[in-house]
Amino acid sequence: MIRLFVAIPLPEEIQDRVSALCSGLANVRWVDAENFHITLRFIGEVDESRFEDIDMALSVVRAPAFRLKLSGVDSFGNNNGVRSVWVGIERAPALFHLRDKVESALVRAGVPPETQKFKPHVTLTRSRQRGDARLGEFIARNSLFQAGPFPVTEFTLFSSFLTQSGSIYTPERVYPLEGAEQPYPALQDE
Ligand code: 3AM
Repeated sequence: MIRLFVAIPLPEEIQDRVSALCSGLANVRWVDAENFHITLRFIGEVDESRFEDIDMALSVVRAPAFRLKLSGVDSFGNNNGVRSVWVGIERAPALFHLRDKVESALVRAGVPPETQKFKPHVTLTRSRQRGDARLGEFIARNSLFQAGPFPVTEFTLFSSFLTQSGSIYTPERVYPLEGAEQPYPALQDE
């Protein structure tokens, strides 16, 4: 079996900006900067024999390149504690368009449809324990955080290998978006 997800990795300078946020909370595991990404679709464990079908389906996705801006910080969780802290994405119709194209391609390849609402984000921390009392202050302090805009010219099929010390993400395939060869300022601005 192979664990797969489709995502947009962050350019290095944006990784650095996001990385600068990553301190000041206890009981959390900070995501390594090179692992920062925006998940378009978590696929999960599939038999290796399905990989080619998934790759084929994703390789025919046609969607325009665009620009994204990161904005603000928030968390996922419930009364039992905080699951993750993340950086948000500014309003981005082209990102939702790409996500819809990826979703229909995967369903055509036989992947069961996604049932969860798409809430794009870049995860900063994960935690299994109860959160840090300083989380509210951390979120408030970084509420005006912004990074970008940066160009999104491709998306990536990653495999994820779970280990004791965290997940190892490997880019398996990269798919270009349309118009990516245009000069950067000409990309659709979101
Ligand atoms: O880092 P983010 O939050 O974008 O949380 C996991 C991570 O997303 C998510 O897939 C991305 C790559 O691992 N993920 C892991 N297990 C999941 C599941 N069972 C999941 N998303 C939905 N359902």
